[in-house]
Amino acid sequence: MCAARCVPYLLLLMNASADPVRGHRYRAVFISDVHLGTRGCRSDFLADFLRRMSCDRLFLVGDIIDGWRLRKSWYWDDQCDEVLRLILRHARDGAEVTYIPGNHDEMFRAWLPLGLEIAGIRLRKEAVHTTFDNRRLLVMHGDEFDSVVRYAKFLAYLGDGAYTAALSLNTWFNAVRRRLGYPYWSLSQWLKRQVKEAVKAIDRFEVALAGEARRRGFDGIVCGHIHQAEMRDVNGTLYINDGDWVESCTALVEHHDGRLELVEWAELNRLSFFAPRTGVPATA
Ligand SMILES: [Mn+2]
Repeated sequence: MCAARCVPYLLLLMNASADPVRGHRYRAVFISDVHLGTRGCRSDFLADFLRRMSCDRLFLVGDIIDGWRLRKSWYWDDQCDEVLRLILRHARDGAEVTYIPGNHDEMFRAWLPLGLEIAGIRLRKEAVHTTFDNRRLLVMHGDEFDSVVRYAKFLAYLGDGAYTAALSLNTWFNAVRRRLGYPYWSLSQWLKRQVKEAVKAIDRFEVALAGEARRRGFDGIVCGHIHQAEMRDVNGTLYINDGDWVESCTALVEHHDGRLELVEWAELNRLSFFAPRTGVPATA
């Protein structure tokens, strides 16, 4: 009977030691393009990832918070709060956290010369990460190379579904044009050309960033910005893009043996993009 009485206390004890439930342990984690403050941001998925992993180093590679000074429609919910709280908790628990501002959170760039460290989070223009197996990686957001990538944003909005819809729209579009006496104009051809340009632009971006890393004597580069997760060899230099938390919900992780991996968190955990977000929208 004593044992029976002890059970609740034992459970309590187990609970205490099981906090937090962090199944994944990494040497380093890189995330970018979270766009907190916009409706597209999957802060709920990111909170889930941040809650269930621990790491020695956490790199926030730009566009984490989306321009609160510039945007008219600011969207903030409980999950956005939770993401910030969990980042602060990682810092408190001993992770070395580095925040590299991107172009959407460029308001922090003005603070760079101050060499700030707030609540254990270092603010840097760029960073260097050395993997366990001694590869030196340059870490930057990547918008510095915007001139080569003008079409990439377009690609992000143009999925297969959008393309199919555009094709049927084209029929209607040209029916109207004919009635108004204009010649036929192929929307689908135009879209195809745009997609081709976007693919070329992404390639130019990857080549440009890998080239920058090589010129400066690094083994590789970690960046974000174009929302296209990728890890590939570009002429002998490692190019890694950690993706985003709007659509792909990806993070780059370094395991303790130095192995680098792109984690597709939503895919891995079968998180549904149709699931309602569990947060209360901000009113302002
Ligand atoms: Mn960006």
